[in-house]
Amino acid sequence: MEIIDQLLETTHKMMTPGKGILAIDESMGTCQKRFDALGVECTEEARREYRGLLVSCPQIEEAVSGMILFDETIRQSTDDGKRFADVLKEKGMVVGIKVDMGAKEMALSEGEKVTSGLDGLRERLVEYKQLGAQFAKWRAVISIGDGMPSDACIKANVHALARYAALCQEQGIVPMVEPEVLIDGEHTLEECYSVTEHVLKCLMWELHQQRVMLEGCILKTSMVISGKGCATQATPDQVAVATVDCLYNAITPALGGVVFLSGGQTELQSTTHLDKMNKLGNHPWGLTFSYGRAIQQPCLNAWNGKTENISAAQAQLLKRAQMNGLASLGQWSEDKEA
Ligand code: 5MM
Repeated sequence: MEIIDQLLETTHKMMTPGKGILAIDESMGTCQKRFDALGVECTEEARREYRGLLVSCPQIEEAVSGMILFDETIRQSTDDGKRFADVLKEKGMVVGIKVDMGAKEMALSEGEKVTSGLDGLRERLVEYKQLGAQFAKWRAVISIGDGMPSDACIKANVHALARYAALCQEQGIVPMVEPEVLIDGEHTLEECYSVTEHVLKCLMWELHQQRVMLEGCILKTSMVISGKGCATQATPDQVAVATVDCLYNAITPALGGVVFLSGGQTELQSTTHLDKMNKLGNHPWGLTFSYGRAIQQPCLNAWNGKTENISAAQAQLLKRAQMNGLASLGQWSEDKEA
């Protein structure tokens, strides 16, 4: 199949109406943090059991179109020896892989980070494709605070995002570009709007400069939301209107789709916000979820490192995925949670 057709087909599958993407690509440090919080030892076997229950969760494919795996996870298999990537494909889901090498302290820019991972990326993408990857994710983090974000930080991050996106498309792998404006801080909704708008506009320009085909590229973005420490918290309606308005201002309708990260929102907040955005009307792109914590947390708590809890954990996972699937259609309501 031609590369362009591959990109379009994968993008289309990822944006299947009523479904979203599950992020299970926690790096070692993040995974350690999540397991530590439960007192579960973060061994390779524990990570394999946990990720295994996520990929093989019964019916998950009804609400999830694909999952983002981590380097270790794409090489792991279920108890009966089936590779996780094959489990996903057999259930009709799309296989994703995190390809950035993490956000590192930015030189001469105290408090800011730049994401690394471009060196050797072409070769890594070739290998990931052989392992079954159809899309790839790269996350950049942008902080709001005193003098932040700096132009230098925005430029460095969006340039890297566009370079990685071009390398992905060269291999027929759909890039999922993730510029996350962090929720940490005391900033207002308006400040978050203006930073997010600026970052997205800069990103659009860089994608254009690197000749990225926008129809075969997915944006994974944060919502426009009040900082966690802001004294006045915006209402869900304000978050939904501001986020959609910001997208209309900053990105082109040609983009293959828009998915959101949860970024520290609670399960209910992230579902409510997504639902409200989709109730605002039909948008030029699908707006769906690519949550990590907001879908996984109840499942992780229920599992608690014990094999006998796998079914209970899978029930929690399926429920949050289904709730967010409804929200991606604007068909969720709080009574459905019961
Ligand atoms: C699952 O977490 C992903 C990897 O993060 P680290 O590199 O920090 O380990 C992360 O990129 C994730 O895909 C997004 O941030 C969305 O997850 P949340 O939890 O914000 O919905």
